[in-house]
Amino acid sequence: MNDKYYMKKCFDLALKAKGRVLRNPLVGAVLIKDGKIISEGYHHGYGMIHAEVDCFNNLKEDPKGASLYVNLEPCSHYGKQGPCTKEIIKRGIKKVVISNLDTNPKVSGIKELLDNGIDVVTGILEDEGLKLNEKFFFNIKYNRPLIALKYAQTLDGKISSNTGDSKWISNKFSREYVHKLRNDYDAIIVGKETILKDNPSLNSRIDGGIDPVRVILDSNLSIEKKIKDFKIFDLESDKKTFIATCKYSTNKNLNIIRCESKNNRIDLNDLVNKLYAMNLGSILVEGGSTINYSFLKENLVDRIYEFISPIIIAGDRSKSAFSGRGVDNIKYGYKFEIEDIKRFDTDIMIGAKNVYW
Ligand code: AOF
Ligand code: ZN
Repeated sequence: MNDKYYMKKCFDLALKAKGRVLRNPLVGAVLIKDGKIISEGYHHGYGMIHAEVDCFNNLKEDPKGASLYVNLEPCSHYGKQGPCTKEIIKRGIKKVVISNLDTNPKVSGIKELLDNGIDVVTGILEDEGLKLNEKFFFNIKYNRPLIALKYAQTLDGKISSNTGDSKWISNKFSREYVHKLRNDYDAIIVGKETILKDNPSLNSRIDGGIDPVRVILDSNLSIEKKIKDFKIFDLESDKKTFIATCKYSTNKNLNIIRCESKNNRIDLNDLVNKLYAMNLGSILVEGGSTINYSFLKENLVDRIYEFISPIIIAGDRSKSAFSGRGVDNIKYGYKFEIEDIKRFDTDIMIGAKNVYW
């Protein structure tokens, strides 16, 4: 078996913790001795033991002289966990094979391994590794969560009719895929209007799905008195529902994120920073055209999932995905590149990423 085979194994192990690592990376590790896998491990979740240590804990034989495969450069700092490099050195590992360097400035594990006479190979399946941990690398680079917008529109680019009706534009296969997306993001943001209008649960209703933290934008806290009316405040979920608001509240039954205000609305940069401080590394925004435009204007749209359904509803008053004044010239448009095109029966989904990252 070659390096790529074992690195792929690390990716598979790492993915077992998908949805659980928050701002941390997905990391898997395998130990190879005499051409055999003698142990496997992975980073189980935010704040929990690292993949390398998990791999050592699962050992049934002495790993002296073994090669360690791990998709991320082993850490060398004291964080919530101790440095993996110390453990690697202590166990007498001969060679460490890595996919990606850790861009966390606190980490310089390779140097420490080399200084201790351990062979190091890097860059195995590097692009796949970068993709696997794109949220982690984004978080480190921009010091904020990765933010994606999701919406469904008609063939003529409308997200609701002239009466505000939007149920349903996309088909059930597209909507099933949204549950998968909710599983992939740490938090979901919606506007108060969505709660009032649709009474959604905003959980991930797929097998083994992990719910996102739910955040409702409500600058005036007008939902405060009505929480009994909405499912989202009475969910069986291990994640909380928060209200982001500019108002103070003494209501102990509410989870409030108090935000600065900007133009009488929630300052989205402040909110996003607060969510990041709660270790949430990725956010899915399921808003309407006003919220979508607010994020766009603040340069807080890193990715878009656009579902397109082949119907035309027309109408000057039917909304499109982004409101606001818009740009005067096409050349001033916000630029994205297409990452992904999926077909869901009669619908398609376009995945696009902002060109700046
Ligand atoms: C590894 N193996 O499995 C992971 C690493 O607070 P801590 O101690 O958990 O440290 C988190 C940082 O450690 C994280 O930002 C990243 O740089 C690295 N994660 N490193 O050697 C692992 N999860
Ligand atoms: Zn570590």
